[in-house]
Amino acid sequence: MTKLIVLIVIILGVIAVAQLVRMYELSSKLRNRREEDIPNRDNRLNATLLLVFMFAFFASVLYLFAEYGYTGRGEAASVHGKSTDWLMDLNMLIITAVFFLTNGLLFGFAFKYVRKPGVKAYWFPHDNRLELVWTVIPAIVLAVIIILGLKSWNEQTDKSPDEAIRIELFSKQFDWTVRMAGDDNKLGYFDYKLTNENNPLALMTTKTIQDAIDSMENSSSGIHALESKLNNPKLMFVPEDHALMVKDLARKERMVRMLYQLKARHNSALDTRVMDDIVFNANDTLFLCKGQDYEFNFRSKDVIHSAYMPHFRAQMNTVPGQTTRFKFRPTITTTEMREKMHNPQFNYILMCNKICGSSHYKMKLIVVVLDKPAYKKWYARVSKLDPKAADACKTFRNTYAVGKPKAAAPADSTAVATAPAMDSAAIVKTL
Ligand SMILES: [Cu+2]
Repeated sequence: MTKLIVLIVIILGVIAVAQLVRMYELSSKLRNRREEDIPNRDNRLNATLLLVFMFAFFASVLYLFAEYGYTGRGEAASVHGKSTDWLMDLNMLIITAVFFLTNGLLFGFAFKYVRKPGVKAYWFPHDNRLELVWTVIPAIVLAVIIILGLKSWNEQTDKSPDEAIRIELFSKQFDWTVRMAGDDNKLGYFDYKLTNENNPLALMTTKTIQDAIDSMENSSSGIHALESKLNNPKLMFVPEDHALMVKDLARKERMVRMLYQLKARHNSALDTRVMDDIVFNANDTLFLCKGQDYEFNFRSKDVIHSAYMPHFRAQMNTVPGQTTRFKFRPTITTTEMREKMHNPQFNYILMCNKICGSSHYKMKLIVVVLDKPAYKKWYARVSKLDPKAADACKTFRNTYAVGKPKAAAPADSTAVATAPAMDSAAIVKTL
């Protein structure tokens, strides 16, 4: 009913406007004036209104800049974040200058060159110098922006120094898992074919390869079970089910062949690379050390995710089937940042920046930057924990709960806001 009334009002409104225009035309005719003859008074009014609009427009833009800063980013907490910010500032400076210039000309000229009776417009169809100016200047500006951008991109994705700590971030719907390279500072190898419940990161050791072969052959839905079902003369299947089972068997046989190849090629001396890696719980805190170089590797199990750390100005897509990477060095500890921001609740954060599914918003990780002594204490503690735990590597099951929300619901959308206050001293105490 309401919709119908709204519709009727809109239709009546359109008719009314059409009638008004018609009346205006008729009255012009009565006064013996042609339709396109606009009274001078109207022209001047419009010119003035355009100028008024320009000033209101500029004032509102300046107000928003002053009120919110022009990007709302806050201070960059990494070395390359500073250079990214410098680039951003340069871009904004150019954009702002061009914005005021072009809009000033647009509205200023509309005011200045308002139609005046008896003045004929100057015929100005082409000017080579002008064309040159507005082609060459933007080309130079763009080239400068692109060259500077490429320069900082190359710096950020350049080879890491040897002493950079290697960290892998493994993403899947819908969490992040942190794997640190451990004492040898080398990340162990992995292969997607080794993925199973006990080895969610598909890490490669002699044992995990053998486990994968065993489960492919001997599990309840494994090759042997399938074969004995299909070969059992006492069992009858609907043709569709039979076809599905044959297909499944073929897939598993292909898989196990590849696993045997993997086994044949595997060098057991590389097992230790995996064994000393430190794997944290999914969605557990990422601890970093101030002033330390990091080499980040990213993997995805399912779809494209993106690791976004806004305070470090760092972002990289995580792509299934391929390892992506970047490096960075944090420069401000969590404690220092809290003081700078006057916010004792502040935490650095890593979040997924690709819409990757229904619970995309849950994909976040709290990042804590410690100073060197606190980091050393923390690392000494985690690297010694439970050295022979689990199958593949040191795995920590809730051995600490620093930086996690105390509420029962772990990584909901309010996790950041409700994360308990902490400083490096408190973290070391809880460890
Ligand atoms: Cu995601």
